[in-house]
Amino acid sequence: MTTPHLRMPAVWSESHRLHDPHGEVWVGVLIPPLEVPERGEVIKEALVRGGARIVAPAPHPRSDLTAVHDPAFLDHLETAHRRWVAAGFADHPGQDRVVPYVFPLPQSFGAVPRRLPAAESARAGWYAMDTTTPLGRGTWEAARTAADAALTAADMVLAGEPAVYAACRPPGHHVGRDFYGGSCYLNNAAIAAARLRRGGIDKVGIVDLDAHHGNGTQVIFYDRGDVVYSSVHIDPDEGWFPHFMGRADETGAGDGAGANLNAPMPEGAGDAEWLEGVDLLCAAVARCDALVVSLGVDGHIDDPESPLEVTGDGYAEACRRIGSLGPPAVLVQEGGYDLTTLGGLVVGSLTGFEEGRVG
Ligand code: SP5
Ligand code: ZN
Repeated sequence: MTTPHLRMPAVWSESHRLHDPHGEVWVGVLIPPLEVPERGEVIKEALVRGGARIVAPAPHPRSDLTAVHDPAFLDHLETAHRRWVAAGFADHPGQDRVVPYVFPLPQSFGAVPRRLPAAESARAGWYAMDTTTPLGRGTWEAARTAADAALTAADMVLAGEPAVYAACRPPGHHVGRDFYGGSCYLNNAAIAAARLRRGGIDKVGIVDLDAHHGNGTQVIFYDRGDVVYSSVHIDPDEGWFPHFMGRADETGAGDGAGANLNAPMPEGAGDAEWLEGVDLLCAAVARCDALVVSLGVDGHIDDPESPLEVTGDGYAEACRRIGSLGPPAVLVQEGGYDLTTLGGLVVGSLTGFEEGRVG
């Protein structure tokens, strides 16, 4: 298991450490965070033990981000913490991370124009979808470097690598064009998919294995036929995050009609049932020219954030099946919160992908 064998390069940067949530507000209570810096470290250690060549992310221009995200949203992410501290919230009430308390719901405006509020405490809710995604001093730089990692992996695939892994932290699949949440700030997978398209790939398929539905990725590409989104995840109708999206009848709109596939799973779903969902995803992206795998491993049976009961063998088998589809692939890290199994799950998944590719 730990003999060096990984062929695919892994893009990783220590800059992920700059993002440390410290806590997250959930149902009004400050609880310990799950998306912690240790995640990036155990993944790195497992990659090195697995023999992967570690590559540093190359800085990319802002235009690679605006291919997916709203420029004003990017400005907000970059400047919000500075403005928050300047407004005094770190001293009083003693919160040094940007955390919203009011949200400008569309129905609260009707036909009245929505205008930016003066208070930083209110501005915090303009682009945030939840209270569990604190934005601290180093969050922007870490998120920006994670996006660079995904872009670097996409560049390497465009240059001929069959598969490249991007150890993105913080993760990204809950982020849309102009909103963030779910422990995510920039949509690394969507940014990689857009880069592949602009690099000449006609049709990109996204396969999202994270335990949670990638609502951000889905909404970004929902009306596009050139990027297929497919996801297997815990059923939001059983009460799970991201709650508002991820149902099987969300199949795409306009040019994207039929290009979105959701396979919601019941609580307690194990390898057999979950792999049937993975097969639906594989069928959905089978005719794509390149793949982006949103590799969240929080569906694992020991993970504290989901009730799925997928094993390490299940994740390896899923990636074996995805690898055997054939197109070149960028594999992007999403969730996975059990620090004792995380590294092995990631390397086992990448190993499965490579086995599928040769087999
Ligand atoms: C990238 C990713 O996997 N994001 C998922 C974030 C889900 N967060 C939902 C809120 C979590 C509250 N968890 C409380 C656990 C108490 N036992
Ligand atoms: Zn997740």
